[in-house]
Amino acid sequence: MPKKKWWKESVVYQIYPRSFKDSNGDGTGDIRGIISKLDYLQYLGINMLWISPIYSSPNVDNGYDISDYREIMAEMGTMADWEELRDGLHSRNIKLMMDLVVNHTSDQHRWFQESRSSKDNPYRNYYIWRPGKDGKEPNNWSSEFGGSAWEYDSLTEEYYLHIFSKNQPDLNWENKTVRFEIYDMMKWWSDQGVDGFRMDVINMIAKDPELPDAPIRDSSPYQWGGQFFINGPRLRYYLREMYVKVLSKYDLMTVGETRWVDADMARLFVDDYRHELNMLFHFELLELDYGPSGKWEKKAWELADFKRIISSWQKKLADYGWNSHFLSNHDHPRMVSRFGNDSTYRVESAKMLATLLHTLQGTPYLFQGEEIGMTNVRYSCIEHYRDIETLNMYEEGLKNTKDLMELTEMICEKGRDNARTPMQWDNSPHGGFTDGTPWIPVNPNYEEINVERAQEDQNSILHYYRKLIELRHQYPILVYGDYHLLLHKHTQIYSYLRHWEEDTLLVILNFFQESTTFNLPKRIKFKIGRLLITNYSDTKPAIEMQDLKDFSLRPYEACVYLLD
Ligand code: TEU
Ligand code: CA
Repeated sequence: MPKKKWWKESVVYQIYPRSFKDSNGDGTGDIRGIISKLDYLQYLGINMLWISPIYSSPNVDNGYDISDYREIMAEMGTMADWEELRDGLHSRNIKLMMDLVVNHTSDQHRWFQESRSSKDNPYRNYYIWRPGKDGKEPNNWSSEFGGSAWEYDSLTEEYYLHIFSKNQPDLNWENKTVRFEIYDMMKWWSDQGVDGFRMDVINMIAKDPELPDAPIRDSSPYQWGGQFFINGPRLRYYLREMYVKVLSKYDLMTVGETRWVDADMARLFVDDYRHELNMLFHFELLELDYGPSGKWEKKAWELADFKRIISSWQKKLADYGWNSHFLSNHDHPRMVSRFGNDSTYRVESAKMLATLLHTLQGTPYLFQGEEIGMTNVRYSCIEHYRDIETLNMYEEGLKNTKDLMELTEMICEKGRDNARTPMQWDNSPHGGFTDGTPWIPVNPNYEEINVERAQEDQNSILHYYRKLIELRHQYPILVYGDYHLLLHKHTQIYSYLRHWEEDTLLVILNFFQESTTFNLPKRIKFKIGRLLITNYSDTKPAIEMQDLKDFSLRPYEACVYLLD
């Protein structure tokens, strides 16, 4: 049985601050904008806020390239604004989680400026520098954002490693001084009242010191070297050290972003007795629609995989460790467009997916705009796109004379800007996000999809989220109950039971737009089922066992019953 912890009981809301709310008309969201929406967050019922990076940054990757860990980015506001935000949250019983990006810094960080200045600078070893090999890069690794993972610096005639863009040099975690600088910085923020850290690509910090060539998988000059920089052997040591030096001294909630980790490996990170992290963001669900060559290749996802992956994580972390649940964030297309239906059944399918996220064992995370069912965007021209990953892919695609139509189609479907369009507050120009010109255009559907409208409509997705969140706070079974998959083989229905103490909960989700029927397995007995939540107004409020024989489900219907 899982131990009770406050962070298991929280519901987390993620803000991508550039796109949340602009307070001063410069077109970029900021801290004062967030402060102006604190009552909204409280109304929603969440009890933890995760803010994507707001530290000083030249914004090559929108804050994931930090030039000073202890300062607030000028566009976002000041430290005084941050303090007001922290206090405003705490007075509403909402905790604050900051993003911790320590695999790399910005190339504008003082450490890197020093590091590149000469080979014998004391900061040289803060980053990973190597001489070239036969006039070429030190190895064949590709960058996550295209091209080589190495950049030549003519000043000292060596290359530095950057797994992400060339403006995001990787820190050298082998260097103890670097590690202790980071621990000090984490303590500093914790002393300022931060309640948790979301750790960006935290399982990439331990590179294989040999930096071997990646296996060759295709004809491109650079290859994916993940096996040599993800989950490296020294990772365990670093995380344990971080725990001893920082995490053990505060009551923090930690979530590690970890690509390339399955439920078995997750135990290494989150088993209580290991003292590393509380939970992970894994990529197994989000990569279901990646093709063999990666995210820019289309593949259809299948419900069977959904069930297999979620069930595996639910089982393996049931008693030790903890799960997190999310289907969208700032790096992925909108959940309703990707796994639901963003036209006829937008409302029904968004609610159905929300039901899944809030009725599993684990901590749910929702991404701004998800609570009103914001959708992917289809900009009319490439000039509207901002994301470095998307733009690099487009440039490269053009060079390789890829079909232009095909390129734009991929961007529309998979690009990260889908999640980064401004939050739609009301039907005034730019959706009420800014009085100026937004840094990225608002999705034209803001007149229909916006917070103000959703608040007025009792059947809105927003009100449904409020109810789900309320239920989680009310019923411990939703948080702690164990999980049993039903109807393993059903291709359209996802259904499971949860048990906690004397209680049993039954969740039934029709994942598709075709109607279908549900049959309760005969071994499950109960007298009366009481409806907790549903996305159709006339679902039976009370059921008996015989009702669950050929129980018909409409498009994307979701219902949750408490069984007695
Ligand atoms: O993302 C890590 C990561 O794995 C991404 O490259 C992801 O695979 C990709 O965005 C999917 O399209 C984190 C941050 O969440 C992301 O915003 C940053 O760009 C990245 O790290 C570098 O800090
Ligand atoms: Ca602003």
